[in-house]
Amino acid sequence: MKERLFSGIRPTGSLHIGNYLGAVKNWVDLQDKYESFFSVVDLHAITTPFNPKELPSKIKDMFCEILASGVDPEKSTLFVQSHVKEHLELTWILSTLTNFNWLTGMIQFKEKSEQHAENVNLALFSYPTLQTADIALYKAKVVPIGEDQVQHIELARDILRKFNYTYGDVFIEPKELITESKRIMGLDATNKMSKSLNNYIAITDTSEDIFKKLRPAVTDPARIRKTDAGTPEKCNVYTSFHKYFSDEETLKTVQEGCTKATIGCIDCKKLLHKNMDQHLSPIRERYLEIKSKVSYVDEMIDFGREKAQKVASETIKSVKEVIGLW
Ligand code: AQP
Repeated sequence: MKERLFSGIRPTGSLHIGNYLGAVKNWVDLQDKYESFFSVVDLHAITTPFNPKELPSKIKDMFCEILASGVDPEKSTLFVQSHVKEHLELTWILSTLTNFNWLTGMIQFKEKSEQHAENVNLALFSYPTLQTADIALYKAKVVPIGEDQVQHIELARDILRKFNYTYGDVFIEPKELITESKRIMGLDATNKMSKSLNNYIAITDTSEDIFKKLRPAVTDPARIRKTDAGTPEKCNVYTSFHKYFSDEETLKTVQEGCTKATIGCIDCKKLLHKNMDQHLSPIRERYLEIKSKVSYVDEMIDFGREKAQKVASETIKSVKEVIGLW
Protein backbone atom coordinates (compact mmCIF):
# COMPACT_ATOMS: atom_id res chain seq x y z
CA MET A 1 0.00 0.00 0.00
CA LYS A 2 1.16 3.51 -0.79
CA GLU A 3 1.83 5.89 2.09
CA ARG A 4 -0.63 8.76 2.43
CA LEU A 5 0.26 12.39 1.79
CA PHE A 6 -1.63 15.59 2.66
CA SER A 7 -1.00 19.17 1.65
CA GLY A 8 -3.14 22.28 1.47
CA ILE A 9 -3.15 25.79 0.11
CA ARG A 10 -5.13 28.85 1.21
CA PRO A 11 -7.43 30.41 -1.41
CA THR A 12 -6.33 33.92 -0.46
CA GLY A 13 -5.39 35.05 -3.97
CA SER A 14 -3.73 33.86 -7.14
CA LEU A 15 -1.46 30.84 -6.94
CA HIS A 16 2.02 32.37 -7.34
CA ILE A 17 5.36 30.91 -8.31
CA GLY A 18 6.37 30.65 -4.61
CA ASN A 19 3.36 28.38 -3.94
CA TYR A 20 4.01 26.62 -7.22
CA LEU A 21 7.72 25.89 -6.72
CA GLY A 22 7.43 25.39 -2.97
CA ALA A 23 4.34 23.19 -3.04
CA VAL A 24 2.12 22.49 -6.05
CA LYS A 25 4.84 21.51 -8.56
CA ASN A 26 5.95 18.97 -6.00
CA TRP A 27 2.41 17.70 -5.56
CA VAL A 28 2.33 16.85 -9.24
CA ASP A 29 5.56 14.87 -8.96
CA LEU A 30 4.49 13.13 -5.76
CA GLN A 31 0.99 12.05 -6.73
CA ASP A 32 2.27 8.85 -8.39
CA LYS A 33 4.34 7.84 -5.39
CA TYR A 34 1.80 8.53 -2.61
CA GLU A 35 -1.92 8.23 -2.07
CA SER A 36 -2.37 11.99 -2.10
CA PHE A 37 -4.92 14.34 -0.54
CA PHE A 38 -4.69 17.95 -1.67
CA SER A 39 -6.99 20.58 -0.27
CA VAL A 40 -8.04 24.15 -0.95
CA VAL A 41 -8.03 25.12 2.71
CA ASP A 42 -10.76 27.75 2.82
CA LEU A 43 -11.24 27.45 6.61
CA HIS A 44 -7.65 28.62 6.99
CA ALA A 45 -8.28 31.47 4.56
CA ILE A 46 -10.94 33.02 6.80
CA THR A 47 -8.51 33.38 9.72
CA THR A 48 -7.18 36.56 8.08
CA PRO A 49 -9.33 39.38 6.59
CA PHE A 50 -11.26 38.30 3.49
CA ASN A 51 -14.11 39.47 1.33
CA PRO A 52 -17.13 37.10 1.52
CA LYS A 53 -18.25 38.18 -1.95
CA GLU A 54 -14.90 37.24 -3.47
CA LEU A 55 -14.25 34.06 -1.47
CA PRO A 56 -16.34 31.64 -3.61
CA SER A 57 -14.51 32.63 -6.80
CA LYS A 58 -11.13 32.53 -5.05
CA ILE A 59 -11.85 28.97 -3.90
CA LYS A 60 -12.84 27.87 -7.40
CA ASP A 61 -9.94 29.70 -9.06
CA MET A 62 -7.47 28.02 -6.73
CA PHE A 63 -9.06 24.65 -7.48
CA CYS A 64 -8.67 25.31 -11.24
CA GLU A 65 -5.09 26.57 -10.82
CA ILE A 66 -4.14 23.36 -9.03
CA LEU A 67 -5.74 21.25 -11.76
CA ALA A 68 -3.98 23.33 -14.42
CA SER A 69 -0.64 22.82 -12.68
CA GLY A 70 -1.02 19.08 -13.25
CA VAL A 71 -2.73 17.57 -10.20
CA ASP A 72 -4.83 14.74 -11.59
CA PRO A 73 -8.18 14.36 -9.74
CA GLU A 74 -8.31 10.67 -10.71
CA LYS A 75 -4.91 9.89 -9.17
CA SER A 76 -5.23 12.23 -6.19
CA THR A 77 -8.05 13.46 -3.99
CA LEU A 78 -8.42 17.19 -4.58
CA PHE A 79 -11.11 18.80 -2.43
CA VAL A 80 -12.33 21.92 -0.66
CA GLN A 81 -11.65 21.72 3.08
CA SER A 82 -14.95 23.20 4.37
CA HIS A 83 -16.93 20.63 2.36
CA VAL A 84 -15.68 17.91 4.72
CA LYS A 85 -17.12 18.84 8.13
CA GLU A 86 -14.88 16.34 9.98
CA HIS A 87 -12.01 18.85 9.74
CA LEU A 88 -13.77 21.04 12.30
CA GLU A 89 -14.87 18.14 14.47
CA LEU A 90 -11.35 16.76 14.79
CA THR A 91 -9.94 20.25 15.37
CA TRP A 92 -12.08 20.64 18.48
CA ILE A 93 -10.98 17.27 19.82
CA LEU A 94 -7.30 17.97 19.12
CA SER A 95 -7.65 21.43 20.72
CA THR A 96 -8.13 19.68 24.04
CA LEU A 97 -4.59 18.28 23.66
CA THR A 98 -2.89 21.40 22.30
CA ASN A 99 -0.94 23.21 25.02
CA PHE A 100 -1.51 26.95 25.00
CA ASN A 101 2.26 27.48 25.28
CA TRP A 102 2.94 25.44 22.15
CA LEU A 103 0.80 27.83 20.13
CA THR A 104 2.29 31.02 21.58
CA GLY A 105 5.67 30.01 20.12
CA MET A 106 4.47 29.84 16.51
CA ILE A 107 6.43 32.23 14.30
CA GLN A 108 3.73 32.42 11.64
CA PHE A 109 1.17 33.51 14.25
CA LYS A 110 3.47 36.35 15.28
CA GLU A 111 4.03 37.38 11.66
CA LYS A 112 0.36 37.17 10.67
CA SER A 113 -0.81 39.00 13.80
CA GLU A 114 1.56 41.86 13.00
CA GLN A 115 0.34 41.83 9.41
CA HIS A 116 -3.33 41.80 10.48
CA ALA A 117 -3.16 43.67 13.76
CA GLU A 118 -6.79 44.80 13.40
CA ASN A 119 -8.08 41.24 13.87
CA VAL A 120 -5.82 38.93 15.87
CA ASN A 121 -8.41 36.23 16.47
CA LEU A 122 -8.66 32.87 18.18
CA ALA A 123 -8.82 30.96 14.89
CA LEU A 124 -5.57 32.56 13.69
CA PHE A 125 -3.99 31.50 16.98
CA SER A 126 -5.26 27.91 16.79
CA TYR A 127 -4.69 27.58 13.02
CA PRO A 128 -1.94 24.94 13.58
CA THR A 129 -4.45 22.68 15.37
CA LEU A 130 -6.77 22.83 12.36
CA GLN A 131 -3.72 22.08 10.19
CA THR A 132 -2.97 19.06 12.40
CA ALA A 133 -6.56 17.86 11.96
CA ASP A 134 -6.23 18.29 8.17
CA ILE A 135 -3.25 15.95 8.14
CA ALA A 136 -4.51 13.51 10.78
CA LEU A 137 -7.94 12.94 9.21
CA TYR A 138 -6.25 11.25 6.27
CA LYS A 139 -3.57 9.61 8.46
CA ALA A 140 -0.99 11.21 6.22
CA LYS A 141 2.63 10.23 6.79
CA VAL A 142 4.08 12.81 4.43
CA VAL A 143 3.38 16.55 4.22
CA PRO A 144 5.12 18.47 1.42
CA ILE A 145 5.59 22.09 2.48
CA GLY A 146 7.71 25.20 2.20
CA GLU A 147 10.21 26.02 4.96
CA ASP A 148 7.78 28.44 6.66
CA GLN A 149 5.52 25.54 7.67
CA VAL A 150 8.10 23.26 9.34
CA GLN A 151 7.26 24.49 12.84
CA HIS A 152 3.59 23.61 12.29
CA ILE A 153 4.44 20.03 11.33
CA GLU A 154 6.62 19.68 14.43
CA LEU A 155 3.61 20.83 16.45
CA ALA A 156 1.34 18.36 14.61
CA ARG A 157 3.69 15.56 15.68
CA ASP A 158 3.52 16.74 19.31
CA ILE A 159 -0.29 16.90 19.30
CA LEU A 160 -0.76 13.51 17.64
CA ARG A 161 1.86 11.85 19.83
CA LYS A 162 -0.01 13.17 22.86
CA PHE A 163 -3.29 11.84 21.45
CA ASN A 164 -1.81 8.38 20.84
CA TYR A 165 -0.20 8.34 24.29
CA THR A 166 -3.45 9.39 25.98
CA TYR A 167 -6.03 7.34 24.07
CA GLY A 168 -4.18 4.66 22.10
CA ASP A 169 -2.57 4.51 18.70
CA VAL A 170 -4.91 6.02 16.15
CA PHE A 171 -2.65 8.42 14.30
CA ILE A 172 0.56 8.31 12.33
CA GLU A 173 3.17 10.97 13.13
CA PRO A 174 3.60 13.04 9.97
CA LYS A 175 6.89 14.07 8.42
CA GLU A 176 7.55 17.20 6.39
CA LEU A 177 8.94 16.91 2.91
CA ILE A 178 10.83 20.05 1.98
CA THR A 179 11.77 20.94 -1.54
CA GLU A 180 14.83 22.64 -2.88
CA SER A 181 12.71 25.74 -3.59
CA LYS A 182 11.69 25.97 0.04
CA ARG A 183 11.53 29.76 0.35
CA ILE A 184 11.03 31.81 -2.78
CA MET A 185 11.48 35.49 -2.09
CA GLY A 186 9.12 38.09 -3.53
CA LEU A 187 9.92 40.58 -6.28
CA ASP A 188 10.90 43.03 -3.51
CA ALA A 189 13.72 40.61 -2.48
CA THR A 190 12.85 41.41 1.15
CA ASN A 191 9.82 39.30 2.02
CA LYS A 192 8.80 35.75 1.17
CA MET A 193 6.66 35.76 -1.96
CA SER A 194 3.09 36.02 -0.65
CA LYS A 195 -0.36 36.37 -2.13
CA SER A 196 -1.23 39.06 0.38
CA LEU A 197 1.98 41.10 -0.06
CA ASN A 198 1.46 41.73 -3.76
CA ASN A 199 5.12 40.90 -4.43
CA TYR A 200 4.40 37.93 -6.64
CA ILE A 201 4.16 36.56 -10.17
CA ALA A 202 1.00 34.48 -10.53
CA ILE A 203 1.21 31.25 -12.49
CA THR A 204 -1.65 32.55 -14.66
CA ASP A 205 -0.14 36.00 -15.34
CA THR A 206 0.07 36.88 -19.02
CA SER A 207 3.44 37.10 -20.72
CA GLU A 208 3.18 40.93 -20.71
CA ASP A 209 2.29 41.02 -17.02
CA ILE A 210 5.21 38.78 -16.14
CA PHE A 211 7.63 41.17 -17.81
CA LYS A 212 5.95 44.22 -16.27
CA LYS A 213 6.55 42.66 -12.86
CA LEU A 214 10.09 41.48 -13.60
CA ARG A 215 11.29 44.82 -14.97
CA PRO A 216 11.38 46.61 -11.58
CA ALA A 217 12.25 43.44 -9.58
CA VAL A 218 15.08 44.01 -7.07
CA THR A 219 18.49 42.60 -8.15
CA ASP A 220 22.02 42.61 -6.68
CA PRO A 221 22.33 46.06 -4.99
CA ALA A 222 25.96 46.26 -6.23
CA ARG A 223 24.79 46.52 -9.84
CA ILE A 224 23.80 50.17 -10.11
CA ARG A 225 25.17 50.60 -13.66
CA LYS A 226 25.58 47.94 -16.34
CA THR A 227 29.37 48.27 -15.93
CA ASP A 228 29.21 47.35 -12.22
CA ALA A 229 30.11 43.70 -11.64
CA GLY A 230 27.74 41.69 -9.45
CA THR A 231 27.37 38.40 -7.62
CA PRO A 232 24.54 36.17 -8.90
CA GLU A 233 24.08 34.57 -5.46
CA LYS A 234 23.28 38.05 -4.08
CA CYS A 235 20.68 38.67 -6.76
CA ASN A 236 17.12 37.60 -5.97
CA VAL A 237 16.22 37.42 -9.65
CA TYR A 238 18.92 34.79 -10.01
CA THR A 239 18.45 32.84 -6.77
CA SER A 240 14.64 32.84 -6.62
CA PHE A 241 13.71 32.70 -10.29
CA HIS A 242 16.48 31.98 -12.83
CA LYS A 243 17.64 28.94 -10.86
CA TYR A 244 14.22 27.31 -11.21
CA PHE A 245 13.16 28.39 -14.68
CA SER A 246 16.39 28.57 -16.70
CA ASP A 247 18.52 25.79 -18.14
CA GLU A 248 22.23 25.22 -17.44
CA GLU A 249 23.32 27.18 -20.48
CA THR A 250 21.30 30.29 -19.56
CA LEU A 251 22.49 30.07 -15.98
CA LYS A 252 26.11 30.01 -17.17
CA THR A 253 25.52 33.00 -19.45
CA VAL A 254 23.91 34.94 -16.60
CA GLN A 255 26.63 34.02 -14.09
CA GLU A 256 29.44 35.09 -16.42
CA GLY A 257 27.62 38.18 -17.67
CA CYS A 258 26.86 39.34 -14.14
CA THR A 259 30.31 38.73 -12.60
CA LYS A 260 32.13 40.23 -15.61
CA ALA A 261 29.53 42.98 -16.08
CA THR A 262 29.01 42.09 -19.74
CA ILE A 263 25.23 41.88 -19.53
CA GLY A 264 22.91 44.28 -17.79
CA CYS A 265 20.15 43.35 -15.35
CA ILE A 266 17.48 44.06 -17.93
CA ASP A 267 19.06 41.58 -20.40
CA CYS A 268 19.19 39.03 -17.63
CA LYS A 269 15.49 39.65 -16.93
CA LYS A 270 14.65 39.27 -20.62
CA LEU A 271 16.27 35.83 -20.65
CA LEU A 272 14.38 34.90 -17.50
CA HIS A 273 11.12 36.20 -18.91
CA LYS A 274 11.47 33.98 -21.98
CA ASN A 275 12.09 30.86 -19.89
CA MET A 276 9.47 31.61 -17.29
CA ASP A 277 6.84 32.33 -19.91
CA GLN A 278 7.72 29.11 -21.73
CA HIS A 279 7.16 27.15 -18.52
CA LEU A 280 4.02 28.96 -17.41
CA SER A 281 2.15 29.48 -20.69
CA PRO A 282 0.88 25.85 -20.97
CA ILE A 283 -0.39 26.12 -17.37
CA ARG A 284 -2.07 29.45 -18.16
CA GLU A 285 -3.76 27.96 -21.23
CA ARG A 286 -4.92 24.87 -19.33
CA TYR A 287 -6.26 27.11 -16.57
CA LEU A 288 -8.37 29.17 -18.97
CA GLU A 289 -9.70 26.01 -20.59
CA ILE A 290 -10.60 24.35 -17.27
CA LYS A 291 -12.17 27.53 -15.89
CA SER A 292 -14.44 27.80 -18.94
CA LYS A 293 -15.87 24.31 -18.26
CA VAL A 294 -18.02 25.31 -15.29
CA SER A 295 -19.90 22.02 -14.89
CA TYR A 296 -16.66 19.98 -15.14
CA VAL A 297 -15.15 22.01 -12.29
CA ASP A 298 -18.26 21.56 -10.11
CA GLU A 299 -18.21 17.84 -10.87
CA MET A 300 -14.54 17.58 -9.85
CA ILE A 301 -15.24 19.50 -6.62
CA ASP A 302 -18.04 17.04 -5.74
CA PHE A 303 -15.89 14.07 -6.74
CA GLY A 304 -13.07 15.22 -4.44
CA ARG A 305 -15.46 15.86 -1.55
CA GLU A 306 -16.91 12.35 -1.78
CA LYS A 307 -13.48 10.70 -1.80
CA ALA A 308 -12.16 12.82 1.09
CA GLN A 309 -15.35 12.42 3.13
CA LYS A 310 -15.13 8.64 2.98
CA VAL A 311 -11.68 8.55 4.62
CA ALA A 312 -12.40 11.43 7.02
CA SER A 313 -15.58 9.87 8.40
CA GLU A 314 -13.80 6.55 9.09
CA THR A 315 -11.08 8.39 11.01
CA ILE A 316 -13.46 10.49 13.08
CA LYS A 317 -15.44 7.36 13.94
CA SER A 318 -12.34 5.65 15.38
CA VAL A 319 -11.32 8.84 17.21
CA LYS A 320 -14.71 9.15 18.89
CA GLU A 321 -14.65 5.51 19.83
CA VAL A 322 -11.32 5.72 21.68
CA ILE A 323 -12.18 8.91 23.54
CA GLY A 324 -15.58 7.65 24.63
CA LEU A 325 -17.78 9.88 22.51
CA TRP A 326 -19.38 6.96 20.76
N1 AQP B 1 7.37 32.07 -1.04
C1 AQP B 1 7.21 30.77 -0.91
N2 AQP B 1 8.24 29.93 -1.21
C2 AQP B 1 8.09 28.60 -1.10
N3 AQP B 1 6.95 28.01 -0.69
C3 AQP B 1 5.91 28.81 -0.37
N4 AQP B 1 4.67 28.56 0.06
C4 AQP B 1 4.00 29.71 0.22
N5 AQP B 1 4.77 30.76 -0.10
C5 AQP B 1 5.99 30.23 -0.46
C6 AQP B 1 4.16 27.22 0.29
O1 AQP B 1 2.94 27.10 -0.43
C7 AQP B 1 2.06 26.26 0.29
C8 AQP B 1 0.70 26.91 0.41
O2 AQP B 1 0.80 28.08 1.15
P1 AQP B 1 -0.50 28.85 1.62
O3 AQP B 1 -1.06 29.62 0.51
O4 AQP B 1 -1.44 27.91 2.25
O5 AQP B 1 -0.02 29.79 2.76
P2 AQP B 1 1.10 30.83 2.81
O6 AQP B 1 2.42 30.17 3.10
O7 AQP B 1 0.67 31.84 3.82
O8 AQP B 1 1.14 31.44 1.35
P3 AQP B 1 1.13 32.96 0.99
O9 AQP B 1 1.20 33.10 -0.48
O10 AQP B 1 2.16 33.70 1.80
O11 AQP B 1 -0.35 33.35 1.40
P4 AQP B 1 -0.90 34.54 2.25
O12 AQP B 1 -0.41 35.80 1.63
O13 AQP B 1 -2.38 34.40 2.18
O14 AQP B 1 -0.39 34.36 3.64
C9 AQP B 1 2.70 25.97 1.65
O15 AQP B 1 3.27 24.68 1.62
C10 AQP B 1 3.77 27.02 1.75
O16 AQP B 1 4.88 26.58 2.51
